[in-house]
Amino acid sequence: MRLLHTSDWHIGRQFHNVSLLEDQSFILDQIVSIAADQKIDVLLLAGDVYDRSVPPSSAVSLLDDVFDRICRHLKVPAIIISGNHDGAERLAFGSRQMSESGLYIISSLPLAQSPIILDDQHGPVAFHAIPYVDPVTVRHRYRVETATHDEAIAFLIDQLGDQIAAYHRNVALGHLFLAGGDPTESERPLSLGGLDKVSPDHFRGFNYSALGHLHGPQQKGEENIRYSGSILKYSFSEQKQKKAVTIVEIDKEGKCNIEQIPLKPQKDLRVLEGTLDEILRQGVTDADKDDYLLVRLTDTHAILDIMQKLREVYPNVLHLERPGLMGRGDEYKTRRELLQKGELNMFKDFFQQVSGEELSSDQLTVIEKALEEIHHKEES
Ligand SMILES: [Mn+2]
Repeated sequence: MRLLHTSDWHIGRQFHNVSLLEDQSFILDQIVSIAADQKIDVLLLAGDVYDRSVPPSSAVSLLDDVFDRICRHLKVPAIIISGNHDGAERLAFGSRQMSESGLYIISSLPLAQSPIILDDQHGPVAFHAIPYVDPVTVRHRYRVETATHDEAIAFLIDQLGDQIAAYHRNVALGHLFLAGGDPTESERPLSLGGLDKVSPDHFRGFNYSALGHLHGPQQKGEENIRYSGSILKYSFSEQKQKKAVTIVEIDKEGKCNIEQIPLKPQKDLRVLEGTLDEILRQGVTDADKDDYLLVRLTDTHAILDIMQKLREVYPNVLHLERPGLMGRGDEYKTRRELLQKGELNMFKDFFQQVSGEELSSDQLTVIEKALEEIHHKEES
């Protein structure tokens, strides 16, 4: 049986106030093509379908369209669990009806009494779908003492024991933070103080575990306990990551052959570092001018209208950092002190750029005096 494992679609996400819906639509087209080309038997989506519990209507339409193509046109069943970003109840709408046509949405406890069974020529494969739940929900629902995410997941998997034993091939879906996993800056913490970490050991009883939550593709504990990663880079901390979907072939014995198929975004997300001149110059021949950019300028003097200048070359600069302006290695100084020290120089730069001339010594004296007066007033 061939599985396509994906997660963390976050449909409807905004990034620095830019809607990523078009980028998401572009990448989901690729996933539909991969599903067809790879002749998969089931698609697994391990949570964070939407970015918000109440997604915008355009996000709902996009998801509707994607699963129409996967389930109805390609006739590939899909199993979806909710993640911590999803509104479990809203996602569950119509799920009992849709399960009859191959779209399985598991978004709340209690877990289905029996797993989802799909057959291939070697017999059944059991899919145990564990939606994102916090320990408090598990505690109330089952009246057990679960204080941490680890205890909650251990309990839920323990509950599945008989079902797992009844099948020769078992696959888990989960949305959680495995201990030792590598986070990025775009996951929302499940709880504070490290109580969100779950031991990979709980998943050793499954032939494959399709996980979501961490946005970088990775395995933990064993090769078959893995995160597919998100479909797009959702923070600049992910700039070096290679986003992908995971294709898993489970053989007759339940052994997995795992392959990653890269996703190519319409616009990549990159960090550019250098002086304004260097960046503007490289922009002239840059084939990917439309990428989403964080620009880190190393210039040490003040410059007017930087964003405008950059966007003439790179239209999608989303964020600007100016490490050069504040001096390096000055962690011990407050930003304010640095500003005070640097403000005369900044004014000199400003004046030069506006008038095209340097400050005369008379003018300089006036400015120095004015600054002194301002600080004197602030101190008294
Ligand atoms: Mn996520």
